[in-house]
Amino acid sequence: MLKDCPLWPKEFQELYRKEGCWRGETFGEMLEKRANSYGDCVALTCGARNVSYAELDKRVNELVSGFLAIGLKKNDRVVIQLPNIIEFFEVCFALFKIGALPVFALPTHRSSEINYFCQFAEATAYVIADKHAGFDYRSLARQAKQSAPSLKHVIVVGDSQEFVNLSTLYRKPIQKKLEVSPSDIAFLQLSGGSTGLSKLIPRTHDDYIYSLRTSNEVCGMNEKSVYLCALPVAHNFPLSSPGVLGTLYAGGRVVLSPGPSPDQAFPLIEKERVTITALVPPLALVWLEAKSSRHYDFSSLRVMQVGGAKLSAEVARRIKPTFDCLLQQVFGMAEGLVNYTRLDDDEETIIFTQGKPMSPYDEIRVVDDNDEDIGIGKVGHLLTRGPYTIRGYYKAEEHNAKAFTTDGFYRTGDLVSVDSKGYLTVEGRDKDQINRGGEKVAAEEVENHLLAHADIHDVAIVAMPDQYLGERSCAFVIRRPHSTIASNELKSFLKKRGLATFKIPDRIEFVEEFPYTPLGKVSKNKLRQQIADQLMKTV
Ligand code: J2J
Repeated sequence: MLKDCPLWPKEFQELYRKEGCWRGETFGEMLEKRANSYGDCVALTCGARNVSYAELDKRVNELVSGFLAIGLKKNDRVVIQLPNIIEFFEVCFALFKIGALPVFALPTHRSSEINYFCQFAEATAYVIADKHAGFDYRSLARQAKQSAPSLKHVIVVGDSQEFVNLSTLYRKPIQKKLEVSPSDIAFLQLSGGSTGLSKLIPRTHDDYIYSLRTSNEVCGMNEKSVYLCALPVAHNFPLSSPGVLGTLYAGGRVVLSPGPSPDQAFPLIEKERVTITALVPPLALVWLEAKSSRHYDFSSLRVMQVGGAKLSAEVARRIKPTFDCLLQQVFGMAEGLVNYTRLDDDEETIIFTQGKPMSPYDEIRVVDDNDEDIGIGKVGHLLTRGPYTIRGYYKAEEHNAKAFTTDGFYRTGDLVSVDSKGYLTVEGRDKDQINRGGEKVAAEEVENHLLAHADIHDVAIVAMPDQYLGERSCAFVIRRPHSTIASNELKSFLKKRGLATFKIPDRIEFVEEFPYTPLGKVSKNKLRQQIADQLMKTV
């Protein structure tokens, strides 16, 4: 078992097993079982390529052989940064079978994030595509190799240059007993982060497979389901709610779209007879706008899931009439808890709430600033624990003491209210994060980058309202005396430091001083108000 991963106390482990949540399955076994039951059925479609369950399992076994040959072993961490392609699954399942742990980076991450993941996780391998969306990932690999001494292998899908080509690692399967336990950590998922850098989230086979099975029940997934993966596959939402892994668990078919734009996704919905897909709110809006001018057959589509950020009621209301399918709101987190509106919920519940916990074993508390429970309908901090919610981040003892209560509830950082039927409405956030249409930006991480600039005295980053993304980021900056540095210079400074583009502040406001709270902390509330008022005036 990987060290430094706080797990559930024994009595909870026993409870979750006794109640049948954890059934002792691993991802490797799951794939083998599906290959036995649905061998000839298509598991994955990507462009013109269709891969059956039997072929997927065969390719995975070949890759296990290649990975073992280069020395990958149980508990090794492997940073994976791949777009929506079939190799993503072959690599993941091969690592699952070995007991090595994928660390899921996003295609938009750059050297700042990748170097950190490789260093912090002490990764032994990094798997990339050669180029994607005009970006050459091999340049990231060169920097990662310099910065992380643990990194032995860079494995490339496509033109590998000086690195290992993934295609050379599909080797004749060997008979070797691989010891992987259902209670082992299967992979490390990324947190949105609020204090400094992203934390790594250890998820076990047991807990994640339970979340897939429960998601499948709630979302009506079965072997006839066709899931369109339009969002980047490594995001927890399209990965697991029920996402690509839930679809494979159900024996359905996953259709991989290279991106989420209507031009890419709409033809696939028609051609592949897609039944369910998942979007973040800004994309739902783009799809709504695009639908009237693009005439594709959407008659197969049963469910459009929207989550990752708050969906406004006005947008929610338009989905069913425009696409002639059900809307499902999804309020989840890579740490665990996932809430869904149910497919048979009444219209108002679907439009106005973010659903209720998917499992009867999810424990929810809504508390005030003193951790006292508050009543129905009141807004408070959401705390949760349950059979698929982590009990602590990887290697983060100090942070865990703050992010979890002593009895194991995760402090989500979300402000919610709960109604009498147990449905949650997200009312705000008390974590220092900007939710840019589903992409999470930890204010402190970007602030630290800016503070490294010699011309900057102090900085505070807050969310500002945005019609399209819901929120964008605004950096309030105090320059050092006599500095005349401009916004675009600071933005290119951040880019040069290798920060993912979505984290670069959308707006920079130069100020002489910050407002303070009575306790002497920078008042981000006042700064948020200030920029919101300013934007109102310019409308
Ligand atoms: C408001 N805020 C939301 C929603 C997430 C399914 C769906 C989403 C995620 C995800 C996920 C929201 N309305 N509908 O992992 O499995 C904000 C909250 C939450 C944070 C988690 C899944 N849905 N959020 O978005 O780990 O603030 O997971 O705590 O990326 O996104 O972000 P993340």
